[in-house]
Amino acid sequence: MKVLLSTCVLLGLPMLASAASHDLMTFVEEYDLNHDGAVSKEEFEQERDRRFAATDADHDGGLTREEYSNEYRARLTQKKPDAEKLERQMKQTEVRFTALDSNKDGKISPAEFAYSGWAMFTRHDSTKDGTVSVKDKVDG
Ligand SMILES: [Ca+2]
Ligand SMILES: [Ca+2]
Ligand SMILES: [Ca+2]
Repeated sequence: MKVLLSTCVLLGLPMLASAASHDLMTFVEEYDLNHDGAVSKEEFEQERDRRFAATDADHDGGLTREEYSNEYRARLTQKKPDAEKLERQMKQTEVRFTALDSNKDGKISPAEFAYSGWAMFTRHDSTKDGTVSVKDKVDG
């Protein structure tokens, strides 16, 4: 473990494997609406739709940078992070907005939002069975 850790530090890599599994558990927590331990495509789509609607504060069908970061900040603040962590995550949110807005018109459209959502779903679904659960945990 010590060797692995220092190798990662040397290469400047984060602990990829454990980060991925933490990610997966957070994903399941957030999207498993019926609490059966797995996220189906239907659950995911329903929660994504809800989240898009909740984020689109002025209901014009697009998410501006402000709407996107306001929603995220509100969600983060519930977890009471320290100021430094909050700031770091808000910076990541900025970066994510830019990545999501693929046609660079300053708004995330429903299609852009859905595209990034399904990319995330597919990335987590390592067993390719159309659901995401602990079974998709690749690092044991
Ligand atoms: Ca479920
Ligand atoms: Ca809007
Ligand atoms: Ca756009």
